[in-house]
Order: sequence, then structure tokens, then C-alpha cells
Amino acid sequence: MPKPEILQVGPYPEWDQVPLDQAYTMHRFFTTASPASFLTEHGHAIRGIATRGELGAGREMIEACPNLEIIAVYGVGYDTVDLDACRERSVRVTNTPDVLTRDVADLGVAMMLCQARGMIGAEAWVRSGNWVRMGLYPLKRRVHDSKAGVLGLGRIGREVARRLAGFDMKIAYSDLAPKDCTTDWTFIADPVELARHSDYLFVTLAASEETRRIVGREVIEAVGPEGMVINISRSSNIDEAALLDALESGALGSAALDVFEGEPDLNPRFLKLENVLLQPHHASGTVETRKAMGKLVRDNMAAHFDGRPLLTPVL
Ligand code: 8YV
Repeated sequence: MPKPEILQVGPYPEWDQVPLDQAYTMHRFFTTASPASFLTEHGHAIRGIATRGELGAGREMIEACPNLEIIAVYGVGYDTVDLDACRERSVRVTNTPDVLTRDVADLGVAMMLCQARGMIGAEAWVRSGNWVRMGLYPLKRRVHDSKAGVLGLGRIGREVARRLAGFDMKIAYSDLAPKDCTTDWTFIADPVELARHSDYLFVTLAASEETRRIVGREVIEAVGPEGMVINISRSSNIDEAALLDALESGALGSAALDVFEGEPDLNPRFLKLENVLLQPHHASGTVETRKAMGKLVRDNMAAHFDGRPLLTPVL
């Protein structure tokens, strides 16, 4: 039996690449000089697409592979996969939920603490000799006893809230409806109201057309000049132009961001700001979690090609 041919949209670590190369004929799309002519030449042979959360698979790619059966996403987010195109062609889609939840929550909380206490600037204060020359580092804002808003109490939002409760923060959340959770967490349906109520607003929504720019000017300004927005979901959930305006004008106190429009080429306006913590979309980036994500991608693909039920199907 010939090995199934797979279109690989982005690179994987060696520990995933080796077993993938053993089981499949992997076409490294990201190394091709001419993606269009590559798809014309190989598209008909492709039975699977292996992609990453932020890279996805668009309609053009899906339609260029008429014998496509499955798209396996290395990531929990699948907003960059054209699900309509998949449905039209009965293409299965899998993602990697659960295995990354706690790492993403950990980084979100670390980002809040790092930014609130000015840890990046404090490090520079020590290294530059300012501590010796100028004395004590400027005072920063307290985290405990303050109010946290969690926009989207899904798997990741729930783990963020649990951690914040451990920092003695008061928790409120917004979602489509109240969730089954501790009564200490207050449900506030309207995102603007939630923002008004929050010193720290966490954006933990799964991105979709419905959530596009849900954190707009009104929400951002409701967080206010003393508040912070933390985004560990997708940039599309925030109106980035409004966020930049508010950070520049001081209408928003600060932000801590792991995701950006057009990443990794982020808007240069971000680089001039001191009130934003910039992270390179690495919330799931630990060895343990990335190994688990890679295994889940391979297990889903193996299940599909063996005719067994998928482990974590989206479609
Ligand atoms: C990326 C992510 O997939 O889970 C998601 O949705 O965006 C991330 O985990 C990761 O950066 C690997 O590319």
C-alpha cells in the first residue's frame, strides 16, 4: 500500500517530523518556491493536510486538493480553516484541545503578572545600572484583590479564572449564557459591562465570525486608563487599530498580547509603546504540550487512515 500523501503547511519539531515522514509522504508546502504550481502538480494526490492553528487551510488550498479527506490542525484554534469548504467536500477536521489548555492559561496569568509588576522594565533597571544610580524602581499596580474579567469561559477561560482565584482576584466572566461554575464567579452577559467591571480583562474566546472584533473601542475604553487587556486567543477577537489608539492615547492603561494581526509581522506602532507586553504567540509553547499536540495530530491522522473514529473531531 502506498503511503498517504499529506500536504504539510508549516514546520513541526523533529520529534513530530520523523514519525510523520515514516507513516506518510509529507509534502513540505512551506519550502516550495511556487505554492500555486506545487498545488497544480501535486494537489490531486493529497489525502490529508497537516497544518497549525495560526496557519490553517483556506478555500483555495482545499479546492486545489480534490481527493482531500482530512485536515489535522496542530492547535486548538481552527478559525483559519475554511470549514464551509470542508463541509461542501465532506473533509474531516481535527484539532488539539485539552492538551494545551493549562499552558495557555499559565502564560496568560504570567503575562498579567509580568506587565502589572513591570518585570521587563525592572530587569532593565537592574542591568542598566539604574538601580545603583537612581535607586528604587517605580511603583507598579497590585494584582491581588483586584477585579478580573474573563471574556469566554471555555476550557482556557475556566483555567485562567481558576488561577486568578488563587491570586485572590474577584472573578467575573462573559459568555453566551451563564456557565456551570462556582457561584463566586459573577456572570455579566455584556462584554462592555464586563470590561467596565474589570481591572484585568482576559480575552479567551474561540475566534469565529461572531466574535470578530468583539473587543472594540467601547470595550477597550471601558477597561480604562488604569486597566489591562490580556489576549491569549486570536487577534481577530480585538479591534487592533482601536487597541493601538487607546494604548497610545492612554485611554487604556496597558495590554499583554500573545497574538497579532499579520503575525509575525506585527504593526510597528506596537514596537514604540512601553505600555504593552509583546509575546510571540507561544502560549502553548512548552516541550510537554507541543509533544502532546503532535501526538494528537498523528493519532487523529492514523485513526482516519485506519478507518477508526477520530479522537478530537471538529467536523
Ligand atoms: C499554535 C494555537 O497552534 O492552539 C492554537 O490554536 O494557535 C497555537 O497552539 C501553535 O503556536 C503551533 O503553531
